[in-house]
Formats: sequence, structure tokens, C-alpha cells
Amino acid sequence: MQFIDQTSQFQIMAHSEPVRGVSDAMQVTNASRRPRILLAASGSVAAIKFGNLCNCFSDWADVKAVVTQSALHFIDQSTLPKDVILYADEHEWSTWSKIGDRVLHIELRQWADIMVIAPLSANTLAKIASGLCDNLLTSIIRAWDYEKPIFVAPAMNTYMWTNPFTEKHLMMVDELGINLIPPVSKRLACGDYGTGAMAEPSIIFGTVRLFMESRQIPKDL
Ligand code: PCO
Repeated sequence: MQFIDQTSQFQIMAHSEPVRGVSDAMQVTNASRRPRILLAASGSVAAIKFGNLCNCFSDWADVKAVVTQSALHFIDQSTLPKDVILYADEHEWSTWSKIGDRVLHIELRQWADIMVIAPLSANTLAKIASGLCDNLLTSIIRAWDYEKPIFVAPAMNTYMWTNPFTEKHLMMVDELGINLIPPVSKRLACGDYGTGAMAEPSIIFGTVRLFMESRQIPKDL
């Protein structure tokens, strides 16, 4: 599958197969309990929509949220569903003091059936592509079991989106099996017009739900 960037003419290889990353465990758990979705936000203005995104998912799935320090700047925590726990970098440190204590990024990667990063900023995209893990979100990604799917919805200024680094980094995360929900063209937060706006929360939810339900084993088989 290919996603075509509308402004720069270059083509971004999203992934060569329809969608990758399904474990046997996930197929079994799909049938017996609600999906466990780790929703993550990084530092883009589009994080203003994170509460909306969490609300879209939480009627259907068990949701835990992970945010970077920069994302916190844009998120109004009162818009999150009451039963969604929000984890930030401080929780990684506050939950550990001695050998034997829980390691949060490992607990979260084990808990989740699937991870969705929306918005994915240019900075966090670059970190993931390079294997950097200097915060809770990128540590989860670095420890991820790539049998389990990850979706990302990038959001950034159009000049950042069309910068050659973006294509390089998207190709690297594609090699990991990470699935792209491409950004759209519109008037951006800074007034520029172009590609870089995050896909709407309803589109992100619809894409992930359709994927999960297409993997479900029918009850009468
Ligand atoms: C612009 N940067 C951005 C980030 C991507 N933009 C978006 C949308 C929002 C409004 O609908 C901000 C969510 O435009 O995802 O605009 C300049 S640095």
C-alpha cells in the first residue's frame, strides 16, 4: 500500500502488506474480552484532540493513555474519560525505587494489545526511527513486541512533513511494521495551508477498530 503526499509529489511507502502485527494471543483475547488500547500523544498542536480521541475509543476498548511532556502542554486533562489513566514521564520514575519494583514501560507494553500514537510529532517520529528511548512513550516503543500492531497518525507543519527526513523516518518505521494513518491537507495551526494535519479522531478510531474486528475469529467457528 502507498500513501501519496499531496504537496511534495514524493511517495511514502506506508507498508507493503495490508497491515502487519497480529499475535495469536491477540486473536484469542479479541474474542474473550475488550481490546486493550494504549493511546499515546506526542508534542504537536493536534494533541488538543487527544481527549476526543480517547472518548472515541473508550466505549469500545479498555484504554490507557501515555503522553510526552510536550504533549501535556496541549492536552486539557478534563476532556479525558474518567476511567482512562494518563501516564507521563514522572510516573516512570515515581513507580520505581528499588529492584523488584514495577517498570512502567514494560508493564504497559505487556498490558496492551495494540498501540496508537496520535498525534505523532516530527520529533517523536525521528526518535522512533533512530531507536532513541529517552521518555516513557519511546521506551514503550523500543520494548514493543512487534507481533502486536502499532498505528501512528503524524501531525506537523507542512514544511516539516515535506522535509526529506520525514520520508526517511517513515520508511524506517515501516520496516518495524508500524502502520501509518496519513495526515491530511488543511489550514494548519500556524496559518500555513498544506499536508500535515492529523487525521480526524473518528478516522483513526474507524481504521483501528476495522482492523481489530477484521482479525476476530467468528464465534461459530
Ligand atoms: C502547524 N502545526 C500543526 C500541527 C498539525 N495540525 C493539525 C490540525 C489541528 C487543527 O485542526 C491543529 C489539530 O491543523 O493537526 O498545525 C504549524 S507549526
